[in-house]
Order: sequence, then structure tokens, then C-alpha cells
Amino acid sequence: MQANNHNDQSDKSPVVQLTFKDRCALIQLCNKPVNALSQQVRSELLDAIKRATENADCHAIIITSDLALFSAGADISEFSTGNLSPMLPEVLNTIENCPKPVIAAVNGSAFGGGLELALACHYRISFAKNKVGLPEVHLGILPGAGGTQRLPRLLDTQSALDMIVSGAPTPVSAINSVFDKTLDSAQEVVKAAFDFIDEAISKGPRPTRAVSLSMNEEKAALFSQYAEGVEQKAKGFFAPLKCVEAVKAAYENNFEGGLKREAELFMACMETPQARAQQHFFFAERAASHLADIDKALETRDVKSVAIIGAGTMGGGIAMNFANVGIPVKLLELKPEALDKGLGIIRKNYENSAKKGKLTAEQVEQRMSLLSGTTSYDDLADVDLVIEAVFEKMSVKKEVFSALDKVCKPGAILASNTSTLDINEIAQATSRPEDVIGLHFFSPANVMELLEIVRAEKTADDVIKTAMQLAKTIRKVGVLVGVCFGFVGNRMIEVYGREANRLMLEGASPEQVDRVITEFGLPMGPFTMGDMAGLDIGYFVRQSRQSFIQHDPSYCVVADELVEAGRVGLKAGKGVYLYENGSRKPIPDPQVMEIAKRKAQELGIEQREISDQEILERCIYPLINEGAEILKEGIAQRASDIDVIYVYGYGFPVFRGGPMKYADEVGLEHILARMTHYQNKLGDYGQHWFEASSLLRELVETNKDFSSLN
Ligand code: T1G
Repeated sequence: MQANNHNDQSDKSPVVQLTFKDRCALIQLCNKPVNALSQQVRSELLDAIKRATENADCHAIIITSDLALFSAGADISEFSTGNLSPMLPEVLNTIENCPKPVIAAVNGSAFGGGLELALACHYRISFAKNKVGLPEVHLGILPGAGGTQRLPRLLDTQSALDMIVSGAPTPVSAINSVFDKTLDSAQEVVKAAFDFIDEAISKGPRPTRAVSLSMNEEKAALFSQYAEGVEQKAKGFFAPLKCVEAVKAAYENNFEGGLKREAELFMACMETPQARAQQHFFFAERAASHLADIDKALETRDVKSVAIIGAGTMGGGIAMNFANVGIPVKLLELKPEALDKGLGIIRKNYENSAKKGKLTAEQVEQRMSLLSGTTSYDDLADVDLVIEAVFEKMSVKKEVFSALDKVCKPGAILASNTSTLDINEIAQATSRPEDVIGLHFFSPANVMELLEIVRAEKTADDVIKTAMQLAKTIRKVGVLVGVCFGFVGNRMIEVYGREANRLMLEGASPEQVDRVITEFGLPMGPFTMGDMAGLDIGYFVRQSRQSFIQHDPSYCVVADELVEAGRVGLKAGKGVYLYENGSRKPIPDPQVMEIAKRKAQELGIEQREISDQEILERCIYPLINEGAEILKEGIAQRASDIDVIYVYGYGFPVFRGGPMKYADEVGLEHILARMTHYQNKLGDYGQHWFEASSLLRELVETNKDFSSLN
């Protein structure tokens, strides 16, 4: 800690500064980049409090931040390293028990332990638009440094529960009772704290723990009702319900008893696979934007104007992402009526958002004003980025890129939104392959956060870095992938869909398969997902990949028959399931299992009762195995990138961390054993499709797991 005054040796330290002036001790947190409350910070903060307490010239203490944030809370990277004294609760209890008034000057965002630090102070000053929160629940845990005990002493029960169980950032202006002063801007906060010193000294310390709480019938009813709601909404998550229990303990115990209960529940959460998974995912989604082999100092290209080729569902959705953040977009269609239709759909989407209160009418107009249409490629001469979103056919894509190559300025980035085609081949249609990249948006493109950034052989590094930065600008989660069929997401989902269809042939009903997968934690099973997306999409992909599947006569044969009979899914009112009067509720159709039975007989497949466990293993383990192949081929930078793709793109449950984290939790040796089991049990079909990846074998043989590839 750095101490600035006549009688302290200034032992320079980058994390906590202590300055004595104006009868007070000013403690400034400066642990870059987010004032994570690491062991060093906790130790030096404790030391600073003790020095301030012992200094006779000091009559009050102000704790604030020298960085943009007040504090992002406990240092999550320390969780796997076990106890590191002094623990945060000890530090905060020392602050609360300080004989001199302690003022928290919350001049930036305060999350988790950062907000708990402020709650343990005697007075709190911040600014109205500042965001604070207790997001521990997103890490599979709960506020473990008194937050569940102190917040309800400063805020009504319902609001305290909402903050802790949702983990959502909350504007200071919405929780005024927690703060003694709320200013207009961050810059005023520290001065206001100094101005508050006289009042603090005259009032003296005001420990939050002194506020008494008690349980009564009304509160008991609130807690049980709240718990019921959480059990419904947070299926599969362990921590949310424990959050409710911890807050409830504040009303059933004295402060010390409540703290003890909070600590017990915190440890119960910390020891769960969900906590390990969600903490893994916290770092995984941040690691995804790190480009392993690209110079951090490399300049990016400006992207101040964008063109989208194709104003269909995808093109229109993609265009909205840019208009949403103020970047002008030109939409190109060769036919004026297609252009008008596309712009009309965008306007309708914005107006629907306005009806839901998500946008104001002027925001709708402001965004629409950024969108323009053209039928001429010549109008694209000055745009910085073009994203092609035309029909998924190589010849059409090549025509587009050849035309772009002729009109676009040097340095313009030429991107394809293709979901399966070879970007290297598309790049060959231009004289500038170094400017060509894949930007694979997921439908609906204006909603889904995942963006696969596809690096072709010749894509320039600065184009990749620009794309990754652009992902953040348009509020997407960008993940760098390589060129192969389906890149990462669709390549892996293909094996999952193949297995689901094969299980139906072998006797498992679509509703059984979907139930097993939703119980595992995905929002919908493979058959419901197929109906929603349209069975014809998979059908056309299979038509283009006959060589890949020709050896397996059973490959999705029921799905093919359904499509050929016009049963393409929800949009046709029937697919694997039936849909009545436009409802999205899937209704099982016995006719589909009749088709499966007939096809099974034709193919000599013996139908049987299939266990839920077998269904789960055969849908998830081949998906993991394909992930291993992807890593072996260098198509993904790291295993955790695959987890990010699956959680954001396909709804894989975050409380399982993603398919590769889940595999590590289950154990790769077990995964390998089950792959081998099905390889031997399922005849020719098993021999081909359940061949374990050599990388999976290598990891098992060397006693490593996928975390060694992050
Ligand atoms: N611990 C360790 N590292 C952290 C961190 C944290 N709490 N927060 C951020 N980082 C790293 C992050 O990995 C990244 O590293 C860099 O800082 C910038 O982060 C007892 C137990 C505050 C909203 O859950 O939500 O307190 O990738 O890119 O977009 O009750 O960071 O650069 O190497 O996210 O400006 C509870 C977690 C902890 C908040 C800022 N606190 N952080 O967003 O930056 S548990 C949280 C965030 C706890 C107590 C319990 C965000 C942010 P790198 P970033 P940002």
C-alpha cells in the first residue's frame, strides 16, 4: 500500500493508496483493470483501515476508486486457489466495526464484493446513473461477504431479493434508500464525500448490522412465494434458490447468525458443478475475443459504413445490428420490390419493439434513417464493409463477390454470411482474398448474440482483428473459427441431429428424445428445434453432401420423407410434430413413428425400448467428440471457444459450462468408454459414426482434459 503523508514510509504498491488529509483518511483502490478485490487488495485495505484507526489526526475514512469502476468484486481467478487470508468477510466486518465513520464514495460501478464493501461502510455516496449489482448468482454462487444480510437492511425485501436472485445491474437511482447522497455525475462523488465528513463525524459510525430485521407472516409468505417462482424459472440452477434462503436467514437470525448461514450456503454453492461451470464460462466468454496469434498492437480498419447484399430475413436482421449502433447501412437487392419488402420488414421489427416499450418512436425513425436501399452495385463504391447474405449456393455467392471486387474501394472488407460454404472458394472469386472473411450470424440475426468469425486461408490479420472489434461494437459475442463444413456450431449440431434421427428409427419417439434433452438443460430438443428452423434447411444441406452420407442409408431418412411430403415444420403447420392454428406448441403425431417403423423395417433396423441415458449419451457425446476433432484440426482456437459457441448459439445450459467443460466434468475416460461401447454395439452404423477422435484418446492417455486446450 502507498501511504502519502509525513510519517509513513511510502512502500509503493499498485493496488491501494492511503492519503491523510483534511482530518480524514482517503483510501483509493487502484487494482487495474477493475479493482478486483484480490488477496493483495484485501490485505492492504485491512492495513489501511488499521492505520487510519490508529492515526489520531484522522476522524473519518473515505473509501473510493482511482479507476473507472469502483470495484468488480472478488477476484474470480482466485476461486480455484482456495482460501487466501484475509478473506473478504473479515475485511468488511473490520470496516463495519471501525470506531471512526467510514464513507463509501462509489464513483463507478460496484458489483459483487465491490457493492458488499460499500454496504459494510457506514455511509454511501454515489451518482444516479451509476450501475451496481450482486451478480454472484451468474457465477453459480451468492453474495458471500454479507451482501444477503446487509442489503435487506438498507432496501425493501422484494427489491433486495430481485437484485440478489437476478444478479442484474441496478441504477443507483432505483435504490435510493441504500445511499445517503446521490449526485448527478461520478466526478462529484469524492468531493461530496469530503463535504459529508462533518455530518459523518457528528453522527459517528452507523453499522449496517445495527438495523434489525424480523420475520412475520407477510414476510414468510413473500419468501415462500418467491422460492416457488425461482424453482419454476431457474430449472437446473442451484444458486438462485440458495440466494432466497440466504436473504430469508437475515430475517430469521441475528446478524451474526445470518452471516453464518450465508457462509454455509455460499460454500454449498461454491462446491457445485454448476458453480465450476459458470465460473469457467465467465472467463471463456472473455477469452473468446483474445486472438492467439495476432499482434495486439495491429491497427484495425475503420468501419463507418456498411452494405448488406440481400434484404431477406438474414440480410435485414444483420442490417439492424448496425443501425442499432448508429452505423449507416445500404441494403442491395436487384429487384426494387424485394428491397421495399426487406426495408418494410425491418421497420415492422422496430415498430414491434416500440410496442413492447423497448424503443421510442423517435428511435425507430432514427434507426430507419440510417438504412437506405439500392439496386446498383455502383452505390457500394465507398463502403468500408460489405456483408453478403444471399441464397446459400456457391455460384450465386461467387457472382456477388466478383461484382464487389469490381466496385468496392481498396481496403473494403468483403464478408460472407454463409453458414456452410467454403470461404476460401468464395475468396477466389476476387482479386483480394486477404480482404475476404466469413461473418456467420445466427437467425434471427438481430437477436442472437453469437457471431462466428470465419478465418479463410488468406484473410489478413487486421481484417480478423477488425471483425472481432466490430462484434463488440454491434453487441455480439464474436468467436474466431476456421473453414470447414459448418465451421464449429453447425458442424457439431449436425452429429447431434443425426443421432436424434437415428434414435427415432431405433424406437425412441421424438417426444422422448426432446424431453431428455430439455431435462438436460437445453431450451428445446432436436426435433422441436428442427421444426422451428424448418426441416427443409437440413434437407437441402444433406442433398449437397451425398458423398458424406452415402454409406449410411439410414441417414435422416424419416426427416427426408417428411420434407418430401411437405411437412417442413412449424411454418407448414406440421413437421415432426403437428401445430394447430398457428400455435407453436408441438403435438406428437403417431404417423411419424409409423414412418420410422416402416423405414426401420426396410433398413433391417430392429426397434427397441431405448433408455433416457442412452439417448443423452448418443446425442451429447458425439457432439463432444466432433468438438475434439475441431480442436485437432485447429478450426477453433481453444476448447472454451466451443463452449461459448454452444451456449450462445444453441442454448447449451450455462450451468454445465458448454459441451467441452461438461465433458471435463463427466470425465474424458468415461466419454471415450461410452463412444467405444456404442461403436461396438451399433453394428456398421456404430463402427463409422462412433469412431473416437484421436485427440480424445490422446488426452485420456496423457491424463489431460479439454481445459488443457484453453
Ligand atoms: N475477478 C477477476 N477478473 C475480473 C473480474 C473479477 N471480478 N471482473 C472482470 N475481470 C477481468 C476480466 O476477466 C477481463 O480480463 C478484465 O477484467 C476486463 O473485464 C464475495 C464472491 C465489471 C461489468 O461477477 O461483470 O464478488 O479478459 O472485459 O466489459 O460476494 O468485468 O482482459 O484478461 O468484463 O468493462 C462478482 C464480474 C464476483 C463481476 C466490467 N463480480 N465482472 O466489464 O470488462 S464474485 C462479478 C464483470 C464476488 C463476493 C463474491 C465485468 C464488469 P481480460 P471485462 P467490462
